[in-house]
Amino acid sequence: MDGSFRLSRRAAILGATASVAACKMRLSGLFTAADTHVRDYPTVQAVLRFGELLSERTAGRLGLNMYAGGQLGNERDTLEITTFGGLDFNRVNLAPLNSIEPLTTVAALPFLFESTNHMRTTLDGEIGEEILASLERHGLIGLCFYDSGARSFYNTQRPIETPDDMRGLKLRVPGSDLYVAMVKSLGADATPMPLDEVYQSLAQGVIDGAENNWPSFESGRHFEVARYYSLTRHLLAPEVFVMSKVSWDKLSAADRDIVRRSAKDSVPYMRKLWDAQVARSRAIVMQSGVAVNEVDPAPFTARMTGMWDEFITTPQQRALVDKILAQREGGL
Ligand code: GTR
Repeated sequence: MDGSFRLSRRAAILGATASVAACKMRLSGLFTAADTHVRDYPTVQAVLRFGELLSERTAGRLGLNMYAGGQLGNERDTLEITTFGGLDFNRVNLAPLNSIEPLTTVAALPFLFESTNHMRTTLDGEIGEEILASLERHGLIGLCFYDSGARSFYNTQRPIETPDDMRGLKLRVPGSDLYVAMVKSLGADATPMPLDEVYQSLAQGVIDGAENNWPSFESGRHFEVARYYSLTRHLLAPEVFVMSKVSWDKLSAADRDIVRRSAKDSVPYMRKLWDAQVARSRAIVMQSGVAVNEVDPAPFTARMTGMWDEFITTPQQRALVDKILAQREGGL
């Protein structure tokens, strides 16, 4: 994948539709936002909360219209649309930004964060701000990070207990070279694919499995076909909420401040919803009889941290990684 946004035909068509919608909305003070997840998913609910705060704090002058459930395309396409102003806001995972901005790769490294708490405190502070600010040169204003829990492998064939069990499996990954390398380091085959194609591909045997958190495994109904979920918890990479720089540049300083504050204020709300959603999704999956197994992370950690150096190539990335490691409770 190249390191810049080059508009695909599909994104161009979706973008034109979104732009028309966005123009109409803006006339009435309503911004547009996109999310790949369905409406009751915590990321969508958090952005809707952000919209309410925006509305409250501008006495109804500004507000938000949400296109949830991937209505406007997959994350990469909608990100492209957002960079040229066809959409005002977008909530995506860090993965589709990895090939665009090297600093986003830092927070997406496998086994970097030792706990949710470590991830939250890191991203709530200076390090998080530095990563968010790096998006501006790509036409995006990074507003805040949301939780994304821990990603683990699931598949249709067998429980994964050691990396050897991964050999020969064809696993879907998001469109990020980092994810491809991660899966290859474990001896499996990586197939980059948008999220909305995963269910069908699993059902048809095009892929054997994928990796994701409890809520995505459940909400996408992937658990109905992939009956083994092995808790490697290899990634605690966060979600990110961004605004188009084109739209941002049109705001007054006072409105920019309201946008930034409202986004930050939606974070604790999201985290609360997230923790509840993880418990709910976990219960649904367990009840359906999926074989869930705990995994000794040591051999996975050894292989997956071995590939960090391939992706941590600049002094700025290295400095961030060192700072994040220094904040681990157990030290390095
Ligand atoms: C989910 C994330 C989505 C998307 C998805 C994926 O956990 O919330 O934004 O990135 O993973 O794997 O494509």
